[in-house]
Amino acid sequence: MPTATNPTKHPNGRVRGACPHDCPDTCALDVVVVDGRVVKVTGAADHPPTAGVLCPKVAFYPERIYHPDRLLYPQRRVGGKGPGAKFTRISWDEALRTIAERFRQIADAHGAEAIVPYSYAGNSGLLGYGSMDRRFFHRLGASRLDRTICASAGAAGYSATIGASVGFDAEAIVDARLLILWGTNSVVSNLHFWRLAQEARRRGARLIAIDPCRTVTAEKCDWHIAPLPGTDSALALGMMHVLIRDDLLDRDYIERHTLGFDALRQRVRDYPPARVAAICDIDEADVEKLAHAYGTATPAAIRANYGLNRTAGGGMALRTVACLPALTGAWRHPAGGILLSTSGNYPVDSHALERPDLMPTPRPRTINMSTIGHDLLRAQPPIKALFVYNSNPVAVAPHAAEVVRGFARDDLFTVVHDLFQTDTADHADILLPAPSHMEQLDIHKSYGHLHIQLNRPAIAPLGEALSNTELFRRLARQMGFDDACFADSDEDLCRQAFDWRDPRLAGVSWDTLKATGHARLNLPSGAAPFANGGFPTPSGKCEFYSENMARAGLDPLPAFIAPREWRQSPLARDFPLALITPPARNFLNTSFANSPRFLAQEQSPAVHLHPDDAAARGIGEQTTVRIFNRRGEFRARAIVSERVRPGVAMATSIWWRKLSPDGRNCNEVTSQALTDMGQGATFYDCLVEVAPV
Ligand SMILES: Nc1nc2c(c(=O)[nH]1)N[C@H]1C(S)=C(S)[C@@H](COP(=O)(O)OP(=O)(O)OC[C@H]3O[C@@H](n4cnc5c(=O)[nH]c(N)nc54)[C@H](O)[C@@H]3O)O[C@H]1N2
Ligand SMILES: Nc1nc2c(c(=O)[nH]1)N[C@H]1C(S)=C(S)[C@@H](COP(=O)(O)OP(=O)(O)OC[C@H]3O[C@@H](n4cnc5c(=O)[nH]c(N)nc54)[C@H](O)[C@@H]3O)O[C@H]1N2
Ligand code: SF4
Ligand SMILES: [Mo]
Repeated sequence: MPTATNPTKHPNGRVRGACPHDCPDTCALDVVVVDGRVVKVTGAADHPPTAGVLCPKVAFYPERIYHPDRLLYPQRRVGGKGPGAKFTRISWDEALRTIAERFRQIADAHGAEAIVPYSYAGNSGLLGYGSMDRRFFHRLGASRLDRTICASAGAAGYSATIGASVGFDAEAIVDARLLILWGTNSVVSNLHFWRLAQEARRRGARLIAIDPCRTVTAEKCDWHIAPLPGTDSALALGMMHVLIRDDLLDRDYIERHTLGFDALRQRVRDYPPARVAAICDIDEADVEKLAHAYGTATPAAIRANYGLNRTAGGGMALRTVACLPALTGAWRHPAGGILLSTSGNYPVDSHALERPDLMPTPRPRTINMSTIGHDLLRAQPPIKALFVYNSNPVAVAPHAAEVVRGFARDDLFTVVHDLFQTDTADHADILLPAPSHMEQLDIHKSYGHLHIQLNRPAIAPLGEALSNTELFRRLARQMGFDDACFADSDEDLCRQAFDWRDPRLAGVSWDTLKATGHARLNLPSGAAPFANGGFPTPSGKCEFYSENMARAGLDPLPAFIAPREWRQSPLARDFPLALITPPARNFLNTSFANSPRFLAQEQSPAVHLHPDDAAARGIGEQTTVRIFNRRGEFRARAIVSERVRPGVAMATSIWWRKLSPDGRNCNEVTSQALTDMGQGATFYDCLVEVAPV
């Protein structure tokens, strides 16, 4: 095991941290340090959302920090790109000099736009996610990156209706009478919300899951409805049809706090339960029953999540579902309404952190991270250099054949900064070591709760690892960028991260945060955010009709947008199964998917098939199968079970390619087509066929 070779000034004892992974729960951590080593990590008991509990992944965190494969010093590739790539150790001086020289050459020959940053939320701290790095690329004049791989469609659709990424306070839902978990596997991906849902249930709430799969969450709910992937907007329109037809409405709330009810009423006439049942492939009676359950329970809450936003109509799905609580007046109650993400509640000062004013005019082009394969092969002017950090695109980006071909280009200069030699790192020219968050200072918001948190470094960086902020600080110096902002320390950045004068931070300052480690936003607890309207939309109302949508050339009203790869299209004759690839319990995207403990628990890539679909293809339990379409194929062992509905195949993700038996993963078959709004990825809009090998 590598040891901390740097002398540590960190004392023994307990250090308060925050979980940096891309997870809505953003747990507060108590990190126990002995002799400069992390020996134990527990969930902070005094942080209400965490309540002393961690998911298994982070409970075993010392295994990740001291994993024998941690990258400890900069390296340069010797030999070819790709799986099995070999590297040799170099100094940080040489690494930074090489990068700066290549960037200068490329900028001179092709313009700085030929250089593209590629990052996502591998580190979700405000500093780690986007601060010094953004300043660096803005000042360089590099291409901008549209970070669309996860949530941009849902965020756009939800905002069209509600106005921003805000909703009910999760801590209040314990008093709900009905809770719909819509496109979310909370036990796996939002564990601390599940704790609250169970408390609600103990107090009498009914739980309903809407998910094509009977997940560990769905099986624990009182009722599970399994529509086809990508049909949620139709289901919500059918519910609205019934609510309006049967007058299960809060007319006073509609009158005062919504826009476009008459147009919506017209629209939902097109979605009678029989039509909706046919689209979703569920029982007509279930559409009626669901609408009545929702329309008669008070308070009724909907926890929607990003499982809904990964098909062609992903934006419209969230836009449509988000209309429901205004029809019934569910927003009147603290335990009612809907929540997709809480991130819009935070007064983050992204201008101060990222300094877009450093960008040249005219502003550089934008590259969409969800089409990186296509753009590496075909963008004009061509991409000549790629700097990857906080992300593992060779494993996580759609249409892997194109992504891999793009990364394999001989004329592409690639820098990768990570804790591990990922599938992406195998393509690096220069590979740089990153520290774990326990080795760096950061400050956090959350997208599942309403607290801000401090992450203190518990130990010194292992080996020669440099944080994202320090890496880009040094690279800026190497490039000769002398703007004062490149000298900001991590503590300076923490202070700049929020607008501390915002009323939502009343009573909280950087100094109080340093003392307490976490603080709740100053939002009234136990209050319903939109009981009296006041939506952050242009009209201040919940917008059933959206002028913004109309102006963008989109349907101003909720509608069903069929998946692009729809089972009624000719494509379905050759590829009849709808593949979805949601997160595995023991992985977090690709993080932890190189941990011996969690690999052992997940065993090997698996695809779940309904018994009818398996039998029709001669597939038995544990048969090795190919999952394929025109884009590519990957292999997995079959699990035959009624957990997936007929017509759907489900393969949990995201495996490292090089740690999979066939050297590939599920993104071989996913597509680079984009969503209706937000230019998002459509991972769950993917027809395939499955056959025994
Ligand atoms: N088929 C399919 N594909 C998917 C999805 C799916 O459901 N199905 N989900 C999509 C979604 S929702 C997302 S968000 C993306 C996620 O895709 P990624 O963002 O690529 O996933 P992560 O595994 O969270 O993080 C990537 C890397 O960041 C590194 N990292 C962690 N901390 C730091 C740090 O401080 N500095 C640096 N430089 N690196 C660090 C980690 O070691 C890890 O290798 O994948 C998408 N891809
Ligand atoms: N353990 C673990 N936790 C994670 C992650 C992880 O990889 N592992 N990833 C993190 C990240 S980056 C994100 S974005 C969040 C994601 O958080 P969620 O969006 O809650 O994601 P999932 O847990 O994948 O739940 C999505 C569920 O939606 C279902 N689903 C798929 N397509 C559809 C559809 O069209 N309609 C409906 N109704 N349901 C559908 C899937 O079967 C799955 O059960 O989780 C975060 N938390
Ligand atoms: S991954 Fe999520 S549930 Fe697990 S410790 Fe981190 S924030 Fe908490
Ligand atoms: Mo995500």
